[in-house]
Amino acid sequence: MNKIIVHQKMRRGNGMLPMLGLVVIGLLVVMFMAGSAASTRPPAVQPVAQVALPAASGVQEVYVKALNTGRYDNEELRVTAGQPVRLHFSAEDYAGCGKVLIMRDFGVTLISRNGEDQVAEFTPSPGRYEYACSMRMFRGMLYAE
Ligand SMILES: [Cu+2]
Repeated sequence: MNKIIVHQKMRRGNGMLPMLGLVVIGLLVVMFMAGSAASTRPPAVQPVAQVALPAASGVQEVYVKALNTGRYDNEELRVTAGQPVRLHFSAEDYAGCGKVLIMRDFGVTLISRNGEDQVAEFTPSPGRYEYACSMRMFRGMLYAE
C-alpha cells in the first residue's frame, strides 16, 4: 500500500516537469517574438539627407534636432560651399548630452537646454564638416560642395 502511494507521488512529481518545461518554452517563445518584433521595427531615425535651399537672402537654412533616441534627426546636411549657412539646432527633453552641438571646424557650440532653437552662422569652403555632441555619440556630417 505504502509503495503504491509513493509511486503515485513520484509520477505526479515527474508529471510536473514536462508541464514546467512547456511553460518555460512558452515564455521563451513569447520573449523571442517580442524581441524579433522589436528588431524588425524600423529605426526611429531615418537618416535622410537634408538639402538646404538658399533663401531669398542667400542664407542656407539647415535644421538639426537631437532626439531622445540618442541620434540627430538629420545626420547628413548638404549645402552650397561659399554661401552662408544658418544652422538651427534644437534638442528634445531627454537628449542628454545631445543638448550640446559642437562644430569644431567653425568654432560653433550650441546649447539647447529646453528645446529652444539655437542658431549659428558660418560660410563653409568645399569640404565635409562634422557636428556632434562633446563625446561624439550624436554625430552628423555637413557636406559643402
Ligand atoms: Cu554625447
